[in-house]
Amino acid sequence: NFYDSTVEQYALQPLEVLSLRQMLEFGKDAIYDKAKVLKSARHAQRELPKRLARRLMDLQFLPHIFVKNPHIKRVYDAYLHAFDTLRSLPPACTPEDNARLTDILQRLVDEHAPMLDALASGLRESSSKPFVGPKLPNLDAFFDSMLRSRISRRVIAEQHIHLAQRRPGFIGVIATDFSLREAVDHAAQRTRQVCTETYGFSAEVVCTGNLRASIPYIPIHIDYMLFELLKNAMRAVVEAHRGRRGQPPPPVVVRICDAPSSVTLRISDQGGGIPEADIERVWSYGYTTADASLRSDSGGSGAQPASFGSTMTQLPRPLTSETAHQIRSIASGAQMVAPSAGASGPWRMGGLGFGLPLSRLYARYFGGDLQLVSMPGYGVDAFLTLQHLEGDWHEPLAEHQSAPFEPEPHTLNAYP
Ligand code: W6P
Repeated sequence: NFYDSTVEQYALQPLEVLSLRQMLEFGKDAIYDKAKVLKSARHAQRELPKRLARRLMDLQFLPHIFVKNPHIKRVYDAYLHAFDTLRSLPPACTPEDNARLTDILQRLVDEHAPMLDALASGLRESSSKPFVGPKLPNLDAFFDSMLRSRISRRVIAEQHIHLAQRRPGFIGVIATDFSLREAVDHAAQRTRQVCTETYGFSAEVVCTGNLRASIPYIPIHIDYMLFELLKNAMRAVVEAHRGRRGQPPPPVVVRICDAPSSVTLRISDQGGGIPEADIERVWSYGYTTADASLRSDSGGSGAQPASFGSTMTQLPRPLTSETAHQIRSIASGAQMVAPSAGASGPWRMGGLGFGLPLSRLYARYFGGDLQLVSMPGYGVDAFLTLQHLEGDWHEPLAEHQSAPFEPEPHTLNAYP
């Protein structure tokens, strides 16, 4: 097969990684600098095929019966198509080349939007089969590198697509001074809305601590994490509170803690805690405590919610805040950064079991972390830490390399 050796060659090439700080520094005057934009174009052209190739190789190492699943097969085909498309473009040397590349990147970004749901559906279908399910290996490491790589590809493509666009408060897709309080308020509003639609009532979200804290970040990443965490917290509170209608349920309390090198958000709920037997599994892909009736895919084929890709167009009520504006302006031009599993389709309280592990990948991607502390019988505290630029961060490259054949090649800080 022609592609196999080509894919393998690309997969073996070292990656070039960038920090958030480097992306900001590189991008800050790009709207005035055509040469810079072309440099960024060629960086994207070099990086994306290598990263796609690594995932194609990973997929080839999985059990045949898993990769033949129609959902997983679709992901493989989409990645192979993207690999082939990008590889066959000559390096961008003129603004016209770049315009063509940018169009192709945007198209690929859009085409790949459903792949997260496809992965989740493939996993669920395969693991629910009575013969295949119990024989599947643990796929958490596979999904971690699959989704971490997806985050990186979407950041690379989106940052390039938006690099030459002037948007106040942004460098590319990075909001340079993103207010956490507004991010919390925005996610809380949507969470309450979806909770009310599902249960008929919702819990208040109280935001305390340093309400002025802000960081440079990609708004849609924070929004995804907060929405996931608030949905989990609120679902627990509301389910624990059923049958005690009359009194209001205890609020979900978000405390914003600002330090020189990081910001930590502590999200506290009084939903009774996570059953001890489930504590490890919450980080497992496909695990969900939500009833099937709450899942956003229930009733459908699971392949693709009808309204796929429109996550951000379903904002219940337009906010006038700058945060809502930032999130929407990214979503309209740059859907690709928006993850979709669990949050896509009609919003429901239960996801596809990707929300927590994927949120942790987002947090870790820019040097932060996500931890849960469960107090059985009381509730859960979720700690979401995000780095300020001062944090000495670079892309977690080593973790990209899940395939056993890969050596440890890397070129740090090698923006061309
Ligand atoms: C729960 C389970 C959970 C997961 C993530 C965040 C908060 C919570 N609360 O009961």
